[in-house]
Amino acid sequence: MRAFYFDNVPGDQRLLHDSGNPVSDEILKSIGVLHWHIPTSQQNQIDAIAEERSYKNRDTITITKEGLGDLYEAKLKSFFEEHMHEDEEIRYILEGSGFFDVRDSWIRCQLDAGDLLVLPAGIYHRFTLDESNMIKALRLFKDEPKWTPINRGNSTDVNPYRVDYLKTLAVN
Ligand code: KMT
Ligand code: NI
Repeated sequence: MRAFYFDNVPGDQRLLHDSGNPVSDEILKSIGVLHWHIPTSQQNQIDAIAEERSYKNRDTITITKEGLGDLYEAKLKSFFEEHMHEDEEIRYILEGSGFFDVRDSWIRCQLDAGDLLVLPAGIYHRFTLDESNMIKALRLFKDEPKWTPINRGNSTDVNPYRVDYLKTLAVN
């Protein structure tokens, strides 16, 4: 995985938008974002991390025009709306690639097969496919799947999970 500051240049969200300023693992860690690279031939390591971090459930998601049919454009639009979840967002990329953008100032995380990304509950983020237009990912969950996006807004800013997340930043 590679992370860099988003260039904020308007235009196609699928393009790289690399400002040329890389983002270090220390910075990612300071905002609660973790990542690993585990070759897809060694998926037993995913089981070990899942065990260690109490990820009890999983499913796979494939985002392609063929797979999603009529829902494709609407799904892509909703993934790219700035949102948060009341649980960690854990994604292990099986095939394809895409970008997860995380706040505060947009940091773009570029993910390929074998990348495992963990976003903390309460962090604002968004997702887009890149120009390859295909991603297949394993979604892991601590408990019942709780992946409903809660779009950014005044009521989200005071969501208890958001408030708890902001508290973790304050101690860094
Ligand atoms: C989310 O909630 O941001 C997503 O699930 C993005 C798509 S997973 C490749
Ligand atoms: Ni999300």
